[in-house]
Amino acid sequence: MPREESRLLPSAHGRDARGLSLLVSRHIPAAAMAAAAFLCARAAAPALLPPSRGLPRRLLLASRATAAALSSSSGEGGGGVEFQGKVGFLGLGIMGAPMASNLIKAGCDVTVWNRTKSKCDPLLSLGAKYEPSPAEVASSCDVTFAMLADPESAAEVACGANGAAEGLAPGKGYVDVSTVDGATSKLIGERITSTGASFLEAPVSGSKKPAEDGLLIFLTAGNESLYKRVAPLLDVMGKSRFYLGDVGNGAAMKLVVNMVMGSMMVSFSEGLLLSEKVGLDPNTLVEVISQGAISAPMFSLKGPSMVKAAYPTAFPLKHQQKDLRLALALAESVSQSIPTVAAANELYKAAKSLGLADHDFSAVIEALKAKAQSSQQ
Ligand SMILES: *[C@@H]1O[C@H](CO)[C@@H](O)[C@H](O)[C@H]1NC(C)=O
Ligand SMILES: CC(=O)N[C@H]1CO[C@H](CO)[C@@H](O)[C@@H]1O
Repeated sequence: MPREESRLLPSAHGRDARGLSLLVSRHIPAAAMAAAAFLCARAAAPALLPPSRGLPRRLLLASRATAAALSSSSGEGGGGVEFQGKVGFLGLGIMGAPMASNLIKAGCDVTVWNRTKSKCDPLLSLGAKYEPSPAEVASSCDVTFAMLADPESAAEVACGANGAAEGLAPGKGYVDVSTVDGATSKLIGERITSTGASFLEAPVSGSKKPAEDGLLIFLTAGNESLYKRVAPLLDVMGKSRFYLGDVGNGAAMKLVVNMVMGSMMVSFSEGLLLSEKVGLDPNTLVEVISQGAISAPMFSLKGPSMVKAAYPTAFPLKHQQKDLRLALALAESVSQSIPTVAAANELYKAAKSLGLADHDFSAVIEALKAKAQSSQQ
Protein backbone atom coordinates (compact mmCIF):
# COMPACT_ATOMS: atom_id res chain seq x y z
CA MET A 1 0.00 0.00 0.00
CA PRO A 2 1.37 3.42 -0.88
CA ARG A 3 2.77 4.85 2.30
CA GLU A 4 1.61 8.39 1.67
CA GLU A 5 -1.99 7.35 1.35
CA SER A 6 -2.18 5.26 4.44
CA ARG A 7 -0.69 8.07 6.52
CA LEU A 8 -2.94 10.80 5.30
CA LEU A 9 -5.55 11.10 8.00
CA PRO A 10 -3.67 9.96 11.06
CA SER A 11 -0.69 12.18 10.45
CA ALA A 12 -2.80 15.15 9.57
CA HIS A 13 -4.97 14.92 12.60
CA GLY A 14 -3.09 12.97 15.15
CA ARG A 15 0.33 14.16 16.09
CA ASP A 16 0.38 16.83 13.39
CA ALA A 17 -2.91 18.34 14.40
CA ARG A 18 -1.33 21.79 14.54
CA GLY A 19 -1.08 21.76 10.75
CA LEU A 20 -4.80 21.35 10.52
CA SER A 21 -5.56 24.08 13.06
CA LEU A 22 -3.30 26.44 11.20
CA LEU A 23 -4.77 25.83 7.86
CA VAL A 24 -8.29 25.75 9.12
CA SER A 25 -7.91 29.05 10.91
CA ARG A 26 -7.34 30.70 7.55
CA HIS A 27 -10.93 30.43 6.49
CA ILE A 28 -12.39 31.76 9.69
CA PRO A 29 -12.21 35.48 9.99
CA ALA A 30 -9.34 36.04 12.39
CA ALA A 31 -11.57 38.07 14.65
CA ALA A 32 -14.08 35.26 14.91
CA MET A 33 -11.37 32.75 15.76
CA ALA A 34 -10.01 35.05 18.40
CA ALA A 35 -13.50 35.48 19.77
CA ALA A 36 -14.04 31.73 19.88
CA ALA A 37 -10.69 31.23 21.58
CA PHE A 38 -11.47 33.97 24.04
CA LEU A 39 -14.90 32.61 24.84
CA CYS A 40 -13.60 29.14 25.40
CA ALA A 41 -10.52 30.21 27.33
CA ARG A 42 -12.36 32.66 29.53
CA ALA A 43 -15.07 30.18 30.21
CA ALA A 44 -12.52 27.56 31.19
CA ALA A 45 -11.99 29.48 34.42
CA PRO A 46 -14.19 28.07 37.18
CA ALA A 47 -17.66 28.90 35.96
CA LEU A 48 -19.85 31.21 37.96
CA LEU A 49 -22.57 28.68 38.02
CA PRO A 50 -26.03 29.74 38.84
CA PRO A 51 -27.04 27.38 41.63
CA SER A 52 -27.49 24.35 39.42
CA ARG A 53 -30.85 22.79 39.35
CA GLY A 54 -28.84 19.62 39.35
CA LEU A 55 -30.15 16.56 37.75
CA PRO A 56 -31.87 14.15 40.09
CA ARG A 57 -29.25 11.56 40.85
CA ARG A 58 -31.67 8.78 40.16
CA LEU A 59 -32.15 9.99 36.61
CA LEU A 60 -28.42 10.04 36.00
CA LEU A 61 -28.05 6.54 37.26
CA ALA A 62 -31.02 5.40 35.29
CA SER A 63 -29.63 6.77 32.08
CA ARG A 64 -26.21 5.25 32.72
CA ALA A 65 -27.81 1.90 33.33
CA THR A 66 -29.77 2.29 30.13
CA ALA A 67 -26.65 3.16 28.20
CA ALA A 68 -24.92 0.10 29.57
CA ALA A 69 -27.84 -2.10 28.67
CA LEU A 70 -27.83 -0.57 25.23
CA SER A 71 -24.32 -1.32 24.21
CA SER A 72 -25.24 -4.98 23.93
CA SER A 73 -28.58 -4.64 22.18
CA SER A 74 -28.63 -2.83 18.88
CA GLY A 75 -31.58 -0.69 17.87
CA GLU A 76 -34.80 -2.50 17.21
CA GLY A 77 -37.27 -0.75 15.00
CA GLY A 78 -40.30 -1.08 17.27
CA GLY A 79 -41.55 1.11 20.10
CA GLY A 80 -39.66 3.98 21.72
CA VAL A 81 -36.01 4.83 21.55
CA GLU A 82 -33.77 3.06 24.02
CA PHE A 83 -32.61 6.22 25.71
CA GLN A 84 -34.40 7.06 28.91
CA GLY A 85 -32.64 10.31 29.79
CA LYS A 86 -33.62 13.85 28.93
CA VAL A 87 -32.34 15.25 25.65
CA GLY A 88 -31.55 18.91 25.02
CA PHE A 89 -31.47 20.49 21.57
CA LEU A 90 -29.87 23.88 20.87
CA GLY A 91 -30.38 25.63 17.53
CA LEU A 92 -33.52 25.08 15.51
CA GLY A 93 -32.61 26.22 12.02
CA ILE A 94 -33.04 24.36 8.70
CA MET A 95 -31.27 21.30 10.14
CA GLY A 96 -31.90 21.52 13.89
CA ALA A 97 -35.68 21.80 13.75
CA PRO A 98 -36.32 18.60 11.77
CA MET A 99 -33.70 16.70 13.79
CA ALA A 100 -35.27 17.71 17.11
CA SER A 101 -38.69 16.99 15.77
CA ASN A 102 -37.67 13.45 14.79
CA LEU A 103 -36.45 12.88 18.36
CA ILE A 104 -39.78 14.07 19.79
CA LYS A 105 -41.74 11.91 17.36
CA ALA A 106 -39.65 8.92 18.44
CA GLY A 107 -40.83 9.50 22.01
CA CYS A 108 -37.78 11.22 23.50
CA ASP A 109 -38.11 13.73 26.32
CA VAL A 110 -36.75 16.79 24.49
CA THR A 111 -36.01 20.30 25.77
CA VAL A 112 -35.28 22.94 23.13
CA TRP A 113 -33.71 26.38 22.88
CA ASN A 114 -33.19 28.81 20.04
CA ARG A 115 -32.15 32.43 20.27
CA THR A 116 -35.34 33.34 18.40
CA LYS A 117 -37.89 31.91 20.75
CA SER A 118 -40.65 31.70 18.12
CA LYS A 119 -38.55 29.06 16.34
CA CYS A 120 -39.30 26.77 19.28
CA ASP A 121 -43.07 26.99 18.97
CA PRO A 122 -43.61 24.26 16.37
CA LEU A 123 -41.55 21.90 18.54
CA LEU A 124 -43.33 22.91 21.74
CA SER A 125 -46.60 22.02 20.07
CA LEU A 126 -45.13 18.58 19.31
CA GLY A 127 -44.47 18.18 23.04
CA ALA A 128 -41.00 19.64 23.59
CA LYS A 129 -40.12 21.62 26.71
CA TYR A 130 -38.40 25.01 26.60
CA GLU A 131 -35.57 26.54 28.62
CA PRO A 132 -34.47 30.16 28.16
CA SER A 133 -30.71 29.59 27.74
CA PRO A 134 -28.24 26.93 26.58
CA ALA A 135 -26.95 26.69 30.17
CA GLU A 136 -30.40 25.87 31.47
CA VAL A 137 -31.01 23.29 28.76
CA ALA A 138 -27.67 21.64 29.52
CA SER A 139 -28.27 21.62 33.27
CA SER A 140 -31.74 20.12 32.94
CA CYS A 141 -30.78 17.41 30.41
CA ASP A 142 -28.56 14.32 30.39
CA VAL A 143 -27.35 14.85 26.87
CA THR A 144 -27.46 18.08 24.87
CA PHE A 145 -27.19 18.37 21.09
CA ALA A 146 -26.20 21.58 19.32
CA MET A 147 -26.83 22.40 15.65
CA LEU A 148 -25.54 25.88 14.91
CA ALA A 149 -24.97 27.63 11.61
CA ASP A 150 -21.24 28.36 11.84
CA PRO A 151 -18.14 28.00 14.03
CA GLU A 152 -18.67 31.35 15.75
CA SER A 153 -22.21 30.57 16.90
CA ALA A 154 -21.25 27.02 17.86
CA ALA A 155 -18.51 28.44 20.12
CA GLU A 156 -20.79 31.14 21.51
CA VAL A 157 -23.59 28.70 22.37
CA ALA A 158 -21.17 26.22 23.97
CA CYS A 159 -18.76 28.58 25.72
CA GLY A 160 -20.35 32.05 25.87
CA ALA A 161 -22.33 33.73 28.63
CA ASN A 162 -25.16 31.40 29.66
CA GLY A 163 -23.62 28.93 27.26
CA ALA A 164 -24.09 25.18 27.57
CA ALA A 165 -20.80 24.69 29.44
CA GLU A 166 -22.19 26.66 32.39
CA GLY A 167 -24.88 24.04 32.84
CA LEU A 168 -22.76 20.94 32.28
CA ALA A 169 -21.35 18.66 34.94
CA PRO A 170 -19.82 15.19 35.26
CA GLY A 171 -22.14 12.54 33.89
CA LYS A 172 -23.63 14.79 31.26
CA GLY A 173 -22.83 14.77 27.56
CA TYR A 174 -22.59 17.45 24.87
CA VAL A 175 -22.86 16.50 21.20
CA ASP A 176 -22.05 19.18 18.66
CA VAL A 177 -23.58 18.25 15.33
CA SER A 178 -22.78 21.62 13.72
CA THR A 179 -20.21 21.79 10.94
CA VAL A 180 -17.19 23.54 12.38
CA ASP A 181 -13.49 23.41 11.59
CA GLY A 182 -11.23 21.10 13.57
CA ALA A 183 -9.68 23.94 15.55
CA THR A 184 -13.00 25.30 16.81
CA SER A 185 -14.19 21.81 17.58
CA LYS A 186 -11.12 21.25 19.76
CA LEU A 187 -11.68 24.53 21.60
CA ILE A 188 -15.30 23.65 22.29
CA GLY A 189 -14.32 20.13 23.32
CA GLU A 190 -11.73 21.40 25.80
CA ARG A 191 -14.20 23.77 27.42
CA ILE A 192 -16.90 21.10 27.65
CA THR A 193 -14.61 18.47 29.15
CA SER A 194 -13.27 21.04 31.66
CA THR A 195 -16.71 20.80 33.33
CA GLY A 196 -16.32 17.04 33.73
CA ALA A 197 -18.92 16.39 31.05
CA SER A 198 -18.06 14.35 27.96
CA PHE A 199 -17.88 15.71 24.42
CA LEU A 200 -18.65 14.29 21.00
CA GLU A 201 -18.05 16.09 17.71
CA ALA A 202 -20.63 14.82 15.23
CA PRO A 203 -20.97 16.84 12.01
CA VAL A 204 -23.53 15.46 9.61
CA SER A 205 -23.36 14.64 5.95
CA GLY A 206 -26.71 15.47 4.36
CA SER A 207 -28.82 18.60 4.16
CA LYS A 208 -32.42 19.62 4.72
CA LYS A 209 -34.25 16.68 3.16
CA PRO A 210 -32.20 13.90 4.80
CA ALA A 211 -32.60 15.76 8.11
CA GLU A 212 -36.38 15.67 7.70
CA ASP A 213 -36.36 12.04 6.66
CA GLY A 214 -34.04 10.95 9.48
CA LEU A 215 -31.44 9.87 6.93
CA LEU A 216 -28.39 11.87 7.97
CA ILE A 217 -24.89 10.42 8.21
CA PHE A 218 -23.05 11.21 11.45
CA LEU A 219 -19.25 11.62 11.38
CA THR A 220 -18.40 11.48 15.06
CA ALA A 221 -15.19 11.86 17.05
CA GLY A 222 -14.35 12.42 20.69
CA ASN A 223 -15.61 10.54 23.71
CA GLU A 224 -16.39 6.99 22.65
CA SER A 225 -18.56 6.09 25.60
CA LEU A 226 -20.72 9.12 24.89
CA TYR A 227 -20.89 7.93 21.30
CA LYS A 228 -22.24 4.58 22.46
CA ARG A 229 -24.64 6.24 24.85
CA VAL A 230 -26.21 8.49 22.21
CA ALA A 231 -26.15 5.92 19.40
CA PRO A 232 -29.91 5.25 19.70
CA LEU A 233 -30.56 8.98 19.31
CA LEU A 234 -28.25 9.24 16.30
CA ASP A 235 -30.13 6.32 14.81
CA VAL A 236 -33.39 8.23 15.12
CA MET A 237 -31.97 11.21 13.23
CA GLY A 238 -29.74 9.39 10.78
CA LYS A 239 -29.25 6.29 8.68
CA SER A 240 -25.63 5.69 9.58
CA ARG A 241 -22.91 6.77 11.99
CA PHE A 242 -19.17 6.51 12.13
CA TYR A 243 -16.84 6.86 15.09
CA LEU A 244 -13.53 8.30 13.87
CA GLY A 245 -11.34 8.74 16.94
CA ASP A 246 -9.93 12.02 18.19
CA VAL A 247 -11.82 15.31 18.13
CA GLY A 248 -11.08 16.99 14.78
CA ASN A 249 -11.41 13.81 12.75
CA GLY A 250 -15.15 14.34 12.17
CA ALA A 251 -14.40 17.77 10.71
CA ALA A 252 -11.60 16.32 8.56
CA MET A 253 -13.82 13.53 7.22
CA LYS A 254 -16.48 16.02 6.27
CA LEU A 255 -13.84 18.09 4.45
CA VAL A 256 -12.67 15.12 2.39
CA VAL A 257 -16.24 14.17 1.47
CA ASN A 258 -17.06 17.73 0.42
CA MET A 259 -13.83 17.87 -1.59
CA VAL A 260 -14.89 14.82 -3.62
CA MET A 261 -18.32 16.34 -4.09
CA GLY A 262 -16.83 19.59 -5.42
CA SER A 263 -14.78 17.93 -8.14
CA MET A 264 -17.63 15.57 -9.07
CA MET A 265 -19.83 18.58 -9.68
CA VAL A 266 -17.24 20.18 -11.98
CA SER A 267 -16.81 16.99 -13.94
CA PHE A 268 -20.57 16.66 -14.30
CA SER A 269 -20.84 20.28 -15.47
CA GLU A 270 -18.19 19.72 -18.13
CA GLY A 271 -20.12 16.68 -19.35
CA LEU A 272 -23.43 18.55 -19.54
CA LEU A 273 -21.88 21.36 -21.60
CA LEU A 274 -19.93 19.05 -23.88
CA SER A 275 -22.96 16.87 -24.58
CA GLU A 276 -24.89 19.96 -25.61
CA LYS A 277 -22.05 21.25 -27.79
CA VAL A 278 -21.89 18.03 -29.79
CA GLY A 279 -25.64 18.00 -30.33
CA LEU A 280 -26.78 15.63 -27.59
CA ASP A 281 -29.63 16.36 -25.19
CA PRO A 282 -28.08 16.99 -21.76
CA ASN A 283 -31.27 15.67 -20.15
CA THR A 284 -30.57 12.35 -21.81
CA LEU A 285 -27.05 12.43 -20.41
CA VAL A 286 -28.50 12.89 -16.91
CA GLU A 287 -30.74 9.89 -17.52
CA VAL A 288 -27.93 7.72 -18.91
CA ILE A 289 -25.67 8.55 -15.96
CA SER A 290 -28.44 7.74 -13.51
CA GLN A 291 -28.65 4.19 -14.89
CA GLY A 292 -24.99 3.33 -14.59
CA ALA A 293 -22.26 2.71 -12.08
CA ILE A 294 -21.42 6.40 -11.72
CA SER A 295 -24.99 7.33 -10.85
CA ALA A 296 -25.29 9.54 -7.81
CA PRO A 297 -28.36 11.09 -6.20
CA MET A 298 -26.61 14.44 -6.58
CA PHE A 299 -26.59 14.21 -10.37
CA SER A 300 -30.22 13.15 -10.65
CA LEU A 301 -31.29 15.79 -8.15
CA LYS A 302 -29.43 18.75 -9.61
CA GLY A 303 -28.97 17.77 -13.29
CA PRO A 304 -32.44 18.73 -14.54
CA SER A 305 -32.34 22.19 -12.97
CA MET A 306 -28.76 22.75 -14.12
CA VAL A 307 -29.90 22.09 -17.68
CA LYS A 308 -32.44 24.90 -17.16
CA ALA A 309 -29.75 27.13 -15.62
CA ALA A 310 -31.58 27.14 -12.26
CA TYR A 311 -29.59 26.80 -9.03
CA PRO A 312 -31.88 26.82 -5.99
CA THR A 313 -29.54 26.87 -2.98
CA ALA A 314 -29.16 23.67 -0.99
CA PHE A 315 -25.40 24.11 -0.39
CA PRO A 316 -24.03 27.58 -1.15
CA LEU A 317 -21.24 27.83 -3.71
CA LYS A 318 -19.09 29.95 -1.39
CA HIS A 319 -19.09 27.12 1.18
CA GLN A 320 -18.09 24.61 -1.45
CA GLN A 321 -15.20 26.81 -2.56
CA LYS A 322 -14.10 27.30 1.05
CA ASP A 323 -14.05 23.54 1.59
CA LEU A 324 -11.93 23.02 -1.53
CA ARG A 325 -9.48 25.64 -0.31
CA LEU A 326 -9.25 23.89 3.06
CA ALA A 327 -8.85 20.52 1.38
CA LEU A 328 -5.95 21.86 -0.71
CA ALA A 329 -4.25 23.09 2.45
CA LEU A 330 -4.91 19.78 4.18
CA ALA A 331 -3.36 17.91 1.26
CA GLU A 332 -0.39 20.25 1.28
CA SER A 333 0.17 19.58 4.97
CA VAL A 334 0.84 15.94 4.12
CA SER A 335 2.53 16.63 0.74
CA GLN A 336 -0.22 15.03 -1.29
CA SER A 337 -0.97 16.27 -4.78
CA ILE A 338 -4.67 16.83 -5.60
CA PRO A 339 -4.54 18.40 -9.07
CA THR A 340 -8.19 17.84 -9.97
CA VAL A 341 -9.31 19.61 -6.84
CA ALA A 342 -6.92 22.47 -7.56
CA ALA A 343 -8.47 22.93 -11.00
CA ALA A 344 -12.00 22.67 -9.60
CA ASN A 345 -11.19 25.27 -6.98
CA GLU A 346 -10.21 27.76 -9.72
CA LEU A 347 -13.61 27.32 -11.35
CA TYR A 348 -15.50 27.89 -8.11
CA LYS A 349 -13.41 31.02 -7.57
CA ALA A 350 -14.38 32.19 -11.06
CA ALA A 351 -18.03 31.47 -10.29
CA LYS A 352 -17.77 33.53 -7.12
CA SER A 353 -16.42 36.48 -9.06
CA LEU A 354 -19.40 36.15 -11.41
CA GLY A 355 -21.61 36.90 -8.39
CA LEU A 356 -22.73 33.32 -7.76
CA ALA A 357 -21.42 32.90 -4.19
CA ASP A 358 -24.85 32.50 -2.61
CA HIS A 359 -26.30 30.31 -5.35
CA ASP A 360 -26.18 26.54 -5.12
CA PHE A 361 -22.72 25.15 -5.84
CA SER A 362 -24.09 23.57 -9.04
CA ALA A 363 -23.93 27.12 -10.46
CA VAL A 364 -20.24 26.39 -11.03
CA ILE A 365 -21.36 25.34 -14.53
CA GLU A 366 -21.88 29.05 -15.26
CA ALA A 367 -18.14 29.63 -14.85
CA LEU A 368 -17.51 27.03 -17.56
CA LYS A 369 -20.05 28.68 -19.84
CA ALA A 370 -18.35 32.03 -19.31
CA LYS A 371 -14.98 30.50 -20.21
CA ALA A 372 -16.44 28.98 -23.39
CA GLN A 373 -17.86 32.34 -24.41
CA SER A 374 -14.68 34.26 -23.82
CA SER A 375 -12.65 31.75 -25.84
CA GLN A 376 -15.07 32.10 -28.76
CA GLN A 377 -14.52 35.83 -28.94
C1 LIG B 1 -15.51 9.99 28.36
O1 LIG B 1 -16.28 10.69 29.30
C2 LIG B 1 -16.37 10.07 30.56
C3 LIG B 1 -17.34 10.87 31.38
O2 LIG B 1 -16.99 12.21 31.42
C4 LIG B 1 -14.99 10.01 31.18
O3 LIG B 1 -15.07 9.34 32.42
C5 LIG B 1 -14.08 9.25 30.25
O4 LIG B 1 -12.78 9.28 30.76
C6 LIG B 1 -14.08 9.88 28.88
N1 LIG B 1 -13.34 9.04 27.97
C7 LIG B 1 -12.31 9.51 27.30
C8 LIG B 1 -11.62 8.54 26.41
O5 LIG B 1 -11.95 10.68 27.36
C1 LIG C 1 -28.72 30.61 18.04
C2 LIG C 1 -29.79 29.91 17.30
O1 LIG C 1 -30.18 28.87 17.69
N1 LIG C 1 -30.26 30.49 16.23
C3 LIG C 1 -31.14 29.84 15.28
C4 LIG C 1 -32.62 30.07 15.57
O2 LIG C 1 -33.42 29.74 14.44
C5 LIG C 1 -33.02 30.32 13.21
C6 LIG C 1 -33.95 30.02 12.08
O3 LIG C 1 -34.93 29.11 12.32
C7 LIG C 1 -31.66 29.89 12.84
O4 LIG C 1 -31.27 30.41 11.58
C8 LIG C 1 -30.73 30.34 13.92
O5 LIG C 1 -29.43 29.88 13.62
